Amino acid sequence: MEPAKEKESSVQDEAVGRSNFKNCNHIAFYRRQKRLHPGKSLYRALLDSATLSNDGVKLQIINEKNKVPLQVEIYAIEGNIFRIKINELSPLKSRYEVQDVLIKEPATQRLSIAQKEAGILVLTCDAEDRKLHITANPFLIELESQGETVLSVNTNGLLNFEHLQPPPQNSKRTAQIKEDISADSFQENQEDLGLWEEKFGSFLDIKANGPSSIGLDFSLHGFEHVYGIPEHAETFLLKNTSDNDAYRLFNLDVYGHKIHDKMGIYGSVPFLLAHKPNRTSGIFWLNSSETLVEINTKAVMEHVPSKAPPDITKQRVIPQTDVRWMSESGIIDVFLLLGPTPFDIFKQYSQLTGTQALPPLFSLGYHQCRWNYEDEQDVKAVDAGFDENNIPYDVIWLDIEHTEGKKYFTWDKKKFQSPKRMQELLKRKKRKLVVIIDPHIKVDPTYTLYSQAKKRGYFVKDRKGQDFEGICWPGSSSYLDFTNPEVRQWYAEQFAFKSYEGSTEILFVWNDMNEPSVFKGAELTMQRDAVHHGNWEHREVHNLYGFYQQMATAEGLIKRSEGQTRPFVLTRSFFAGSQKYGAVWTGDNVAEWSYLKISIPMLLTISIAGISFCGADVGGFIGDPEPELLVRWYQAGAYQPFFRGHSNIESKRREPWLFGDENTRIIREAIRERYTLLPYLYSLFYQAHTTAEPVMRPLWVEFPKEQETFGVEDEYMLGNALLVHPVTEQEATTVNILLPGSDEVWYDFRSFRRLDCPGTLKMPVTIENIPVFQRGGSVVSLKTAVGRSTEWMADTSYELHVALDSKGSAVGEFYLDDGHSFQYLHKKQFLHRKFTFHKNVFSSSCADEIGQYHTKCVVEQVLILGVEKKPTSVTARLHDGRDKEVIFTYDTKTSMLMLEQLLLNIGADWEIHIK
Ligand code: NBV
Repeated sequence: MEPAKEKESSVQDEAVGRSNFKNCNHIAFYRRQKRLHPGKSLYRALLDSATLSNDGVKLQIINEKNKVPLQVEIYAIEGNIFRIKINELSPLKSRYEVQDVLIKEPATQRLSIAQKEAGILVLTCDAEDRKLHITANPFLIELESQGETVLSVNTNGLLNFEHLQPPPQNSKRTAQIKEDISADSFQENQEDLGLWEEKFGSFLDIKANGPSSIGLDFSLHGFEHVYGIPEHAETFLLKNTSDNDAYRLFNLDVYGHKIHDKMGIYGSVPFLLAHKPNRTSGIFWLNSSETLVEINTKAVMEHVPSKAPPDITKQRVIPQTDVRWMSESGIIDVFLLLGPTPFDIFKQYSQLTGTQALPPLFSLGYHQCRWNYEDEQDVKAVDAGFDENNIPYDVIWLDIEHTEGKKYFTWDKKKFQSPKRMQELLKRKKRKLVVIIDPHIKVDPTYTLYSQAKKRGYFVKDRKGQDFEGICWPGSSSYLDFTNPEVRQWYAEQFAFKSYEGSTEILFVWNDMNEPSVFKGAELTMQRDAVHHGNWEHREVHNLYGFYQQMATAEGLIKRSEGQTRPFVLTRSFFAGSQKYGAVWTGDNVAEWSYLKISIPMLLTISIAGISFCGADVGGFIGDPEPELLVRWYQAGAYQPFFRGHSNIESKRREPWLFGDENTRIIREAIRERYTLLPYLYSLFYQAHTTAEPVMRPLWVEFPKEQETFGVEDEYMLGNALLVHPVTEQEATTVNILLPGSDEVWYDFRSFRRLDCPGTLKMPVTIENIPVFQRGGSVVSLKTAVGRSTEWMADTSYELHVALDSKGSAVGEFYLDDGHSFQYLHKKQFLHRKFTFHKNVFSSSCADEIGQYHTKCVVEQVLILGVEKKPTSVTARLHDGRDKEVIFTYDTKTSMLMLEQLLLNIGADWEIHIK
């Protein structure tokens, strides 16, 4: 082994250890917050201080113990959202408020006072049927929507706000602390409280601002199913937490992260969703410092007032989920989303943080990655391997070894003598290249990027004001301060073709290690007392670091194309709103069955938290998958939003054709299936982009009233039409599948067999493929043939699969544009079509008149599933009024009607009449 590699692997070995990372007990602010137990709140609202404006209401609350007043601001936001902000009324200095995550200042609606009497203030939102009750003592807020109390705030009295204090003299510290923290439980010594300093192993965090944590609890009434708050390698349904076992949101580089652990891994989205049959609601806690979330679902007694006889009130037991949020610093800024439907929640959340960027079409194809493709010859050979084996793929990836000494934006000249020539070859093959660009910059005065950034003061500083230096791949490194807009602009310019030597327009980017990863730092990340632009400590912005790098990278790619081309940027670290900048993946998973299995709940969680473009490394990054696992992983990945095979530097080569003819054939089939499905997938991404519907969605989103779907995490819906059940057990011969909906009809996606009686079925499986079903009532658009990459398939004709529901109807949508530019946005060059099957007429109509896009592409075949009898004739009525006879065959066994040689333009209006 080369010495450099030796160093790398020892770093990796270290990183695997769970002991490198904190558990809740190690976290001082958690211990401090936890000293406050559920009970009567310390806070009382001063209702007389309430002032109402067009915007919202402001009032003061006071801590009865330390008498420090806080300011509460409440806003009714358009679209059934409330926002509550709590900050110190007069802090010693400003507290950090998250920037750049909200896409705009949310539009507020007028609140008016409906009732103000002793100790109670009731506000109503004029525009919508919702109310807000504020009780003064103890301070409590209850939110009501359509007459139902959905959620209450501070029910358990856990509002806990550490106000900023001047650094006390050493001797005075203990006294002051005693004053602020419930005295009866004051047992720990001063160091344990971690107020001005906190130790973790040999690491010391010096807190310039002292203790500044915040905490608040919420009760979700009638809810027992809660989801979201990625990223954890955990179940989809959030579990009850016990002491010292909260869900942690703190972005960390956790190589081979453990499964079923609530520790924080690469990304954080502080957004939690709760669902019950008649309502979905959400809590979005806008804070980018370390955050812990406790969940407690329990049964509570509800008093139901009854009318006769008047003095008797009935009681019933209902579920309730209490959620306690705690963050290390910042302010309380929380959005309460009242739904009521799952799709309303997705919309409401996207109104705040934006929707999924529309990916370039190529990025929905298959990606081939490895740490590392060695050199130009290797790239050429792998690329050729796909053609020789007749496997489509769109993108080949280069990991850190392609650079000169891990200096990003450079090439190892020995291995990649002519990057442009290499990209020319790929371009001729209509394929793309993705290269890795990490955020750490090698400390090397001869490296222009370093010296420029240094000169301009663009690096994060240590607490003494020097450039922060930490160890990462290149050795000693400094870290660009992406929170600074000027740094982002400068960084974006580095992607200009003239600056980034050897780059061409087919090169796209992968941001890794952006938690940020710092090898010798506490928990392998940047120390919290490092200082960013605006003098904010790293602790305030930690979870935003990767978000900002991806933002700057995406902007750079757009800029280099003069605003013409959609970027593709994959990031490992993410935050709320990262969906606007590209894709995320779940990091360093392991080539084991359990990791394939957990990838489904992990991706579902990321998806419902707004980030539709997500995937897990196919095959498992670490280790060597046995062929069966690899095959199963390809089959699953083909039906997930981001589809990339990737492997570690120490893993054996695993290009899809290295496991014998049989496995190659099955993997080929899986990848080809993905390519035929791209029209449907691209249409789903358009929906995610425009209406915030997640591409990959849990069953309950589609079947919100079906309780048996609420805990399902081994299958999911891809859009509203396909139900996918990956096989995640070794040597499986059967799988238990839930086909939900009492009134639904389902069809096997490949055999077209109709399944009339939904419920849980034991289905036989073979290694050939994984179960996929099409839901009755839907239309799925596919390509009739597969090419070497997406670009080769631009003119390929379409095939529509129309699956009839129990009433003999179906609807579906289709979206098409040039697949790479912003013309769909700026010039409305797109096609958005609607397909309807009703009363034996299948028609194509325009779903959005604004869009115009010319295509010669035709619908060649239509398969109609669930047609009860063989028709006597089928005619197509073209948009010019002409009729034409249609060739058809009918299969009695499957009740499938196949219409062939249609040649109907995909963008035109037409009707097919079946008699
Ligand atoms: O850049 C090397 C790897 C990369 O292949 C992987 O996908 C990332 O998650 N990277 C992590 C750093 C090294 C991990 C040991």
